[in-house]
Order: sequence, then structure tokens, then C-alpha cells
Amino acid sequence: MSAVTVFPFAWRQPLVYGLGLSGRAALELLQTYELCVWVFDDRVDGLEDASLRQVQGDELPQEIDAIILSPGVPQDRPLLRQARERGLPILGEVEVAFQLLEGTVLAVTGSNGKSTTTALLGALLEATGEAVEVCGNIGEPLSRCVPGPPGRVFVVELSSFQLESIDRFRPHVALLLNLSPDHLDRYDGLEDYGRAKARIFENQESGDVAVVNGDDPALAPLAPQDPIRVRRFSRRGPVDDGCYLEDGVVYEVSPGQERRRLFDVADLALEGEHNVENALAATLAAVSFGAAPAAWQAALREFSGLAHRLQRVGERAGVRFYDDSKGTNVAATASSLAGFADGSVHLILGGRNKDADLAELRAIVERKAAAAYLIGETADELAAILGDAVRCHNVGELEAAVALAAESARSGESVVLSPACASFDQFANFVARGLAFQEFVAQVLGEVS
Ligand code: UMA
Repeated sequence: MSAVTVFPFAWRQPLVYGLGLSGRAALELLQTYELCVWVFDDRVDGLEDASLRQVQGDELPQEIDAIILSPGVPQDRPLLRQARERGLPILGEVEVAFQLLEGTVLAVTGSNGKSTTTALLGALLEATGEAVEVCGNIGEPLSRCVPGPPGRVFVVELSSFQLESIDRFRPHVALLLNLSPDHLDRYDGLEDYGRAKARIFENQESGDVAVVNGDDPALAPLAPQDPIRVRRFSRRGPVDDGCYLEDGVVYEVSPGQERRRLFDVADLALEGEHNVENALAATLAAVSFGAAPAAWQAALREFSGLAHRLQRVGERAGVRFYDDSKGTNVAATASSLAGFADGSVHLILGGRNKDADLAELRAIVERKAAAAYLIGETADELAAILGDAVRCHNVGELEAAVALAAESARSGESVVLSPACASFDQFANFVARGLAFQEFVAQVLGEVS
């Protein structure tokens, strides 16, 4: 166990709020110290572990002196209001883990591409011989990675939810990939959401590096100020400090130095334009950390992406099937579609709306889709928006959508699940939705009985 041995917090009776992945990981970590840990979950009544103190109802017990928050818990819950009134610290699971770990942290946020960039950056650094933990919003809570040998590198994906409840969290290299509307059911508009994301830079100090997408104008006001070094990546053209794409080659530039070649886009195994951006971000972060390109070249060429992010899951008679279940907002779906030929996509769309303006899908769907197959709570809304732009089938269920899309698609076309919505109306999460899609594809392709 190499978490810091001196407990850095003043509190001794924290309440772990939320008992999902983050809460359980935080609980386990905190239990290694001499603390009296309380737990609460709006949806869990009786706990198996009788040794834990469980808060009942909406009254915050007097003994509790801090709240450890799971990212999915909104800030306006009654217990949190009481904690605020009493002036208690409310810290995210990520913040607590950060203060307990020994190592270097690199962190990635943005509306889209976070998981792929995080995993790729982890793979690049691992190839240079570092001991790397890839964790955070990608699925493995940071708290779970804290125990272990010292001197590791933590590559942490962070959602805006997680960034809301940091205090001292300070990544040596912090990446902000892009900003587009998402989670507007939790934020007061795009600016509010952007402010939460930009907190990734707030504790950086001289010697730390901010990696920012130079092509996204929404990020200009969010980049940190001197003395933080801000490095930009661009697909469009040269930058002063950072990396950029020119004629299929990505170059790094640093003030006062000759440019150097980082990689050729043709060498990437990743598909899609948005993945070129993710590779620019990850390689710039890697070199900013000090990892020499020669050490990670092979890893970059081999990295073929993550499950449920435009993952090719089948092919029959020239028709390809892609699972992009992680496309849970309009921008993610739009950028996934951008890489396909016009009119070639049999697109499965729909799910739970997160207060997004789904009408923004219209132009890209009209251009790229041969037909749309609508599922979930938003099927009717999408039919009304897209009905005169593209052939729509209001099928309701994913299984029926896959069957009909597979039957309709011709050689050279693709069947793509990229729902632009959350999965929670019909599935436990985007992973369950993606796995269901893959199973239905396998059935259609005759790969299962
Ligand atoms: N809960 C309450 N009250 C509430 C809300 C939730 O008690 O008001 C309880 C639930 O009953 C449940 C627990 O909290 O028992 C769930 O906690 P959580 O929603 O914070 O989810 P975790 O299981 O801890 O998973 C979280 C991230 N989920 C969210 O932010 C919603 C996971 O990201 C992340 O992988 C995991 O921590 C590990 O770090 C998922 C996600 O959907 C993939 N992220 C969003 C996104 O990517 O867009 C932000």
C-alpha cells in the first residue's frame, strides 16, 4: 500500500454519498485509515455491511464532518445543502484520491473523445516504460488505483461532474479537448458547463502544461493564463506552441526550436477524423510530459480504439456494423458520422434526452444517413425533427432497429448505432446498450443461435 501514510484531511467522520463505482472505491480507500465512515445512497436502503454507519432519511447526523461525493449526485440534494450550511467540506471522490496518491497526474476532459484520448495517452506512456494507471470517468475510479507502488503515472479521464467537486486537484499535464452542449439537464447553459470543465486548470502551477484544442473557439476563454504553458493542437494549421497537421503529417513546434515530426496520419489504426484530433491531443500530452516519439511510435500505430466508440463489430456482404453507443450527445454523433461517405449510414438513434437540442442533428443526418431507425424515449421527437430530411423508421426497440437496418443496408453502406442520447431509458448504461447492439448484430449475422 503506498497511499500517503499521513492522512492529509482534518475530518474523521466522512459521509460517502453514492454507492456506485466511485462511492464504493472511495469507501474502500478510506477504510484503510482510522476513520468512522458513514454512507448514504438515495437508492440503496439496507447495506450488507453492518459495520458501516448508514444515514437514514434527509437529516445529516451531527457527527459527520465531511462529504465525499460521487459524480452523479447533483449539488442540490438536501444532505448537501445541510452540509453547506454547516460549512463542511464537500469533496469529490477524485479529489480525495488525488490527495492520497503518490505519483504524477495527467488529466483529460472535454465533451467528446475523452476516453479514447485517455486510453491512447496511457498506451503511449506505457510504451515508454512508465508504470501507468488509466482511470477516472473511463470506468475505473481513481480511488481504486491509489494503492500500489509509488512513482506511477495516473492518466485520469474527468467529467465535468467530477471537476465540480475538486479542491486542490492539480494535473501536471491537463487536456481540454473540446466543448459542445451536453448535460444541459445539470448545467445552466454551455458557459456554466464550460466553467466546470475549465476547473481542470485551476490548480496548475508554473512547470505544468495545459493542452488545448486550438481549433475549438469555445475553448479560447477557458485556457489558463501565465505562468502555465498552454500548448495547442490543430488539424487546420500551424500553432505557436503545440502540434499541427500539414499534408498528412503531424509536427510539434516549441518556441525557439525546429519543428519535429510526430507521426503520419496514415499510420493510425484509429478510424475517423475525430480520432485524428484525439491522436494530436494524446501525442502532444505525451511529448509535453517528456516521452520521446521514438518510444511510443509503435504503440500509436497499434492503438485501434475502445469498445463502444465507433467500434467495428461485424461485416456482411460489404455492409459494416459499428457500435458507437458512447455517442450520447449530438456532437459525439455528429463527429462520428463525419467520417462516413454521404448517404451511406443506416443510423440507429434515440434514447433519453439530456435537454439537448436534437434539431442540431438534422443537417449531418440529412447528409450522411441513408435512413434513420429511431428508438427509446426520443423516437417521436426525432421523427418529427428528421422526418422530412431522411427516411425514418420509428421502431422503438434496439433489436428491431438492428434487424431492419441490416435488412435495408446495401454493400458499401454501414449500420451505425450512434444514439446522440443517454441510454438510461432502456438500458443500465451505454456499455449495456452497446453490448446489446453487438449481440443483435451477431444474431443477424448468424454468429449466435
Ligand atoms: N445516487 C444517489 N443520488 C443521486 C444520484 C446517484 O444516491 O442523486 C447514487 C445511485 O443510486 C448509485 C450511485 O449514486 O448508487 C451512482 O453514482 P454515480 O452516478 O456517481 O456513478 P458511479 O457508478 O460512481 O460512476 C461514476 C461515473 N458516472 C457518472 O458520472 C454518472 C462513471 O462515468 C465513471 O466511469 C465512474 O464514476 C468511475 O469514475 C459514466 C458516465 O456516464 C461512464 N459519465 C458521464 C459521461 O461520461 O458523460 C459523466
